[in-house]
Amino acid sequence: MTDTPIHIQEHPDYEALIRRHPQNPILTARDWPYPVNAVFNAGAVRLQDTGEILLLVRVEDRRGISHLCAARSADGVRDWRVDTKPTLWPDRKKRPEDLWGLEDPRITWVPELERYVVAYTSFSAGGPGVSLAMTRDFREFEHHGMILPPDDKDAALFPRRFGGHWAIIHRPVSLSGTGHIWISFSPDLRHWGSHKILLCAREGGWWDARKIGLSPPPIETPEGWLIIYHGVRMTAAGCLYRIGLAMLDLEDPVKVLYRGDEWVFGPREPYERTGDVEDVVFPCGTVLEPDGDTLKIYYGGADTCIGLATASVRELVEWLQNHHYGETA
Ligand code: BMA
Repeated sequence: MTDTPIHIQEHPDYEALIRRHPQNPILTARDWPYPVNAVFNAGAVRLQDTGEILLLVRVEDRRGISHLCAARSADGVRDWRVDTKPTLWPDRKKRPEDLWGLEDPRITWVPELERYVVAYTSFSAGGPGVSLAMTRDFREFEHHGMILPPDDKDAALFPRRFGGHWAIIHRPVSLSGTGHIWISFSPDLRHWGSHKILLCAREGGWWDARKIGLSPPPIETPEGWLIIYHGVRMTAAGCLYRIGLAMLDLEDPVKVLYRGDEWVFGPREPYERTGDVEDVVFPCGTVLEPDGDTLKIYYGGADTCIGLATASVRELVEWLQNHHYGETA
């Protein structure tokens, strides 16, 4: 047989690479202490003081407007203590940029600031943009307002500065509807510039053609920043949201070291395939277990519920190092 340009040998067992929790979905609207339509796309973090896992959940009410609500659990799987009312909600008078809701938060613990920084989508009258809020306890927040105007979303801050500047990953959308992943820098978290494209949506029939976006915040590993991103495939039946991997240089995150060709996780189970928006898996947060390798990945299923999957960081990095056959960016 002649050589084929398509890499078809040595495929790993994808089901073993990212494993769904048997109790999935771990959170649904029925778990909420007040009436809501759907709970999904949650940011995640391990709390510095108690070691508990906190999810900042996107909650959609029965008007269609989203707010964020915190849920805490010792093991990150069960016995969630959900705030009895919205934790961060659209306050039209104080924050007009949040007019039609707050969506898809990503949380970064920033040691220099001794604060968690939440990057979320503000659904403003002008479309979705990126806002920042900071907190020490997820009860009181300092709002920075919209830092990147519409259309922009899927943003997360890096936990430290590079050459004195903060860095944020985000996804502006062009007039043509194309969405690439960008990185921008700031001296003060308020003024952003030096915008650069990090990863381009691929073209044609690729699973990540036309629109891609960062999923959870970058994960620091000895080999580089591990990036979990989503790709959107337009089909005759609608959009298909799947997950792929890339890696950025540790000291110069503008440099893409690897980008996987194939997706590693996609809608398969009924709670991922059926719901308010079919065929969506959408992670917004991960938490590293105390063993330093097991990653808990929290994801929205079909814009309706929250699923949990686990993976080994080492295995994800090894997979990436062995599966970047095509273009790198
Ligand atoms: C994206 C985001 C996500 C959502 C996904 C699928 O554009 O808005 O919040 O989960 O679409 O509907």
